[in-house]
Amino acid sequence: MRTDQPKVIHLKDYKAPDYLIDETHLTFELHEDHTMVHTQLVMRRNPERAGESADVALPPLMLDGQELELVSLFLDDIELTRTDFVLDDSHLTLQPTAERFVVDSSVRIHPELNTALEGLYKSGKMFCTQCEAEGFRKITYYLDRPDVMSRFTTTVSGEQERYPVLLSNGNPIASGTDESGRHWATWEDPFKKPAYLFALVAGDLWCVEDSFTTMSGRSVALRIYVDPENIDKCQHAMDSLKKSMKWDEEVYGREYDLDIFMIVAVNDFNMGAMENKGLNIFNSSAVLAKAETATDAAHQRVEAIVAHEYFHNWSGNRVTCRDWFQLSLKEGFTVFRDAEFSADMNSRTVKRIEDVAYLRTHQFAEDAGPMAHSIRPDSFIEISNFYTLTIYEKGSEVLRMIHTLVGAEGFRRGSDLYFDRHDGQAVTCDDFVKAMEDANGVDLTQFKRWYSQAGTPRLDISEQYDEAAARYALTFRQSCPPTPGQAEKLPFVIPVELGLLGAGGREIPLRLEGEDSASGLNRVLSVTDPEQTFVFVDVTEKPLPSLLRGFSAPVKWSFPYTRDQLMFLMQHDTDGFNRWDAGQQLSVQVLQGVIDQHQQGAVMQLDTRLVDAFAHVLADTSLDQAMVAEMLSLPSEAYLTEVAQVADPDAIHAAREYARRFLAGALFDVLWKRYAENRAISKATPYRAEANEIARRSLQNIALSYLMLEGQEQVVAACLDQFDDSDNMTEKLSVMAVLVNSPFEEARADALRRFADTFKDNPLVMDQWFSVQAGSPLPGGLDRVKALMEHPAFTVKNPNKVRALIGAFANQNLVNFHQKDGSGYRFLADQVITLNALNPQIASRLLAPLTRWRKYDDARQSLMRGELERILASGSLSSDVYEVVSKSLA
Ligand code: B3K
Ligand code: ZN
Repeated sequence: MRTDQPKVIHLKDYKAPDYLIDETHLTFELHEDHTMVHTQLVMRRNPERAGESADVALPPLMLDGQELELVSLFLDDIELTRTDFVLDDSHLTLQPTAERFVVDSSVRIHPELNTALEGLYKSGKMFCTQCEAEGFRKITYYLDRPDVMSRFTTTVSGEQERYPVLLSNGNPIASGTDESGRHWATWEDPFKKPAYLFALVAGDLWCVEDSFTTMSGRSVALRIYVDPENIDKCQHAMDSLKKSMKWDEEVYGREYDLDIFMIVAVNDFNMGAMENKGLNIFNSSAVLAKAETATDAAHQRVEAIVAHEYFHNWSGNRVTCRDWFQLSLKEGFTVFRDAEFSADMNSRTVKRIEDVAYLRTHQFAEDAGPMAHSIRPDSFIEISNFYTLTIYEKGSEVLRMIHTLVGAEGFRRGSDLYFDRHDGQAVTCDDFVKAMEDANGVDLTQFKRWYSQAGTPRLDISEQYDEAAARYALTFRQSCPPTPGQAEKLPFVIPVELGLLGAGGREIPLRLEGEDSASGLNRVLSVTDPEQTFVFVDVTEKPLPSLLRGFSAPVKWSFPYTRDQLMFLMQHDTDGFNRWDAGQQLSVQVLQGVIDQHQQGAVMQLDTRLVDAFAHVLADTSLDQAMVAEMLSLPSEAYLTEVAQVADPDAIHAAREYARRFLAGALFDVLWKRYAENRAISKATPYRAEANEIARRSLQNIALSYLMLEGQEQVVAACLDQFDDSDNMTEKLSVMAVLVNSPFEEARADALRRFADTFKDNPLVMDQWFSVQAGSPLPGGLDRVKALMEHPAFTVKNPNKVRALIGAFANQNLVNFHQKDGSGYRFLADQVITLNALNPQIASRLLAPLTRWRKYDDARQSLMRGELERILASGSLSSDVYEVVSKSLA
């Protein structure tokens, strides 16, 4: 917990370190009531900095360290006494006397009491670590910054019986047994790395083993370690790992570099997973998956996260970040890499739809809120608060734009140059962009504003058609709203991929004024000015433009489409993503009309063109079933909130539910047909987590969710049959989700009870059980959540449980969370205050919905602000919570 005033750290203050650590030798003695950490640092003055202070004395050495009990300290074998060094809450400062020296320290720490899950801690009976970003300083005194890269040797000693498995980074080089039941193992990592990539695991674990032969013919041992009861749930992660290794060789030419690659699954983990060198530590929810216990979405999430962490071995570990302002260098790049991997393994269009829907709903909201920051922020108080959708997802979009501008081959040339040039270094986003420029002979100076400017740009597009001259002009106007600390923005480079559709959907060859001939039916324009017009010639009929295909830039764009034109694009666009997007735009327009009606107390009426559009989608057998499922999904309440001027959660919910019911009634027969045929196949074939099967189940289950709104007996019966007679969690859980939202109280209670009986010992499945209930919009949501917090399977100490119950309630159950009496806000603030003391990172993340207060009416605004003020006044706040609350109230 913070005792001093929180300090703001600025990128402009970056200085290279005064000292370097060539070697780090660690010894851990694990005990039940404490752990001893002995550290030997082989250090020298940083030649890069030495020149600056030329002949002056050596600067003091300031090591980071928090919550450590210093037991002994030696400088070059001479023990230092209390007058030889200065110790405070966060540093140990001593005075070196030579250019090269060795520091030996011993500290006592208490992983058994660590509830923040940062540093060394216990998850169940197992010891594990999480060091990124600044957790290593809770393990030992160190230069805990990513530009200090060192060679690590680690010895772990513990009781043989309790901790038969002892792991750390790199390769195992020695092991043995000690006195009375203890044993030890030594690991050596030949690659120098920053401390944030350090890892240690000790426990009674079983492992699944496999191997991979790399492109140069080396055999790598692959191991996934889990609690014994989970040994049957590792195969999907192992398959995903092998696919990732192969993909990175094929697409990026990157080979794995150690003899062994390990994944360990732990139950208590603050995020998804961590890319520690050679020893990835995963939230068990991101590893374990089998048909009976994990949904299709969970299988796909495991595949993506395994790939993401594996890809970090190059984008993050071999080439790392100079400082934490450069976080997107590794995260944006690695998200882009994992997104392309998932697109190659599954349906590319569907993956793009999911990612864009997520970005537009959640990252756009972050960009419009008090914590808005660019993908390379200028300052922060607590770096843990900057593992954001902006750094990750928008960072990935920025790389995707570079990919679009230089092309796939150009991008590969750039990444090759980047990896070759900077292997073993800690570098900046500028270094990355420079490699892309140098490899392709392009100038990305203006493009780089995406790295420094926050906020979501707007792009308003209009058309002018001159039939007589066969000229068609598109005018683009860009702007970007102010964000905290950035009132004015300079124009961005916005790649606009587009096509022009003629009658019947025919694509018109694209020739810009001044060009000799047409080139292609689809092309990318670069919009660089505040206002810019592009004129196409030889356009003999008035076209309909298909704009920002594949969401070619992370902007809010508009074009004055009529509803009929959107329906036309839904059916005829050759770009699958834009077919979906046209449907979303149509749905938003129609739903906003119904929201207005509800607010004015008028009778709600749906524009039946939406019904026609959905009917077309359902009738189009050429469409991938996953696409049909996506196109049948109305924009979420969260997205409707994002696009509203002033969000009215009650009206949004009422309008969307009204539309769903209307669609269900009008399309009942065809929905039933698509449901029944797919359900029959599910019933007759064993579960497989493959793209076309996943697609089939998506359609089956979205159809079911519509059908249940009609409440006919045949549907309820089908629903219960699917619940009882299914070999997989996807089918079971979708029944649970529709039942908890349905009026059939008895069936609901029965299904909930039977589900909990069956899965009470599986914490990940129970998370799903909590989540579907937390998300139910039926009245009384808060009381249900409070009651569930008393359930024996719930604990506020486990981040997955907090996310499944409290997080799902505040983020997905908007109509209950935003109750006008402020009870939802009060509840969330109470949880944040409790968690602030236990786990600041989770507390600070949980806060996000309250920070969005500007989106709501005056009454809600003041209630939400009131809760933020209450948190601020609640006592000793962690820097994590302090930063988010204080910026939200500013
Ligand atoms: N690099 C880690 C995130 C660490 C978060 C620390 N608060 C996981 C990932 O992005 O792969
Ligand atoms: Zn990452």
